Amino acid sequence: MQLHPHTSRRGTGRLAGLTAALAAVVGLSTLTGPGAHAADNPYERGPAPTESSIEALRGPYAVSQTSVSRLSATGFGGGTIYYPTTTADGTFGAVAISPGYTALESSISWLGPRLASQGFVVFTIDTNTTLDQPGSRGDQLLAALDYLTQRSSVRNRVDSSRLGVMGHSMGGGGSLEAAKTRPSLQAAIPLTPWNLDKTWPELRTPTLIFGADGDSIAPVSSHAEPFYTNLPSSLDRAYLELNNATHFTPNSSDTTIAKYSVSWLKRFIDNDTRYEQFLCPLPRPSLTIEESRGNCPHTS
Ligand code: 856
Repeated sequence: MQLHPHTSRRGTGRLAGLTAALAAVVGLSTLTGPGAHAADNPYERGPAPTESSIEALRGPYAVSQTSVSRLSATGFGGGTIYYPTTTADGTFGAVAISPGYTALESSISWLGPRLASQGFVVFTIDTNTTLDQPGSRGDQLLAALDYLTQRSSVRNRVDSSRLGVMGHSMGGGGSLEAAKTRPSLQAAIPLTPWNLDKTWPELRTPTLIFGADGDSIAPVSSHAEPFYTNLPSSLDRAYLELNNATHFTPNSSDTTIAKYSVSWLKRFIDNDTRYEQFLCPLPRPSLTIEESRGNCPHTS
C-alpha cells in the first residue's frame, strides 16, 4: 500500500521531519559559516566527476613538476614529481609508479600529469638498475614514497597517510610487493604485472589489476589473473583485462587505464565515493575491456 504523502509511519515522524528541516536551515549556515566546505569527507578534492572528466587528457588541476636526481635519491633511482600547482586545496594523496624490466621512468611518465591533474602528487621513478626484480622494485617504490613525504620539496603538499603504488610489468609485480610490505598503503594498481610469486593472501590494500588480452610477456593466465584470484576474497579488489592490448599498452597514453586508475585512486586514497559509480557495477565487456572481475559494492 502506498502511504499518503502526508501520512507519517510513526508518531515521531512529524517532529523528526521538523528537526531535520531546522537543522538544514540553521545548521550549515550558522555552525560552519557560509562558503565553508561542510563535506563529510575531508579528503575529497576537485569537482564532482563525470565520465568525460575522468577520460580527459587533463583533469581540473594545473600541474607543476620537479625532478629528483639519481644522486639525491636513496633506495631508488630518482625520478619526477608531478603535483597540483595550487596550495589552496590543502594536501593531496600521492602515488609512486615504477617502470618495468629494462625500462626507464619515461616508459610510464604519461601517467604523471594525467593523474596529478586529477588531484594527486605523482612520483614516476627510475629504479636503481633497469634489471631489478619485483621484490626490489617494491622496496624502491616504498623508498620513493618515504623520500616524497619526508625529504622532497613538495613534502608539505602530501598527506603522508594517503599513499598508493602503481607499476608496469615487473614494476606492477613490485607494486604488489610494496603493498605486502606496507599494509597502510591505500591503493595498488599493477599494470600488466609480472611476478614469479602468484599468491597474495597477505594484502590488505585495495588493488586494481590491469591485464592485457594479447600479453605474451606476462600472459594473464599466469600473471594478472592468478594475482587477482589469489588476493583475499574479502579485499576490495578488481581485475580489468584490456581488449586488443599488449604487454606494452601501459607504456603510452591510454584512456581506459587512466579512467579506472583515477577512479580507484580517488575511491581508495581519497575515500571519494563520488567515483564509486565508475567502478560499480563493473564495466561490461566492450571494444576496450575484454573482461572485468571484482567485488561490488566496495566495503572499505
Ligand atoms: C618492459 C618482465 C622472464 O621474464 C621476462 O621475460 C620479462 C620480460 C619483461 C618484463 C617487463 O617488466 O617488461 C616491461 O620492459 C618479465
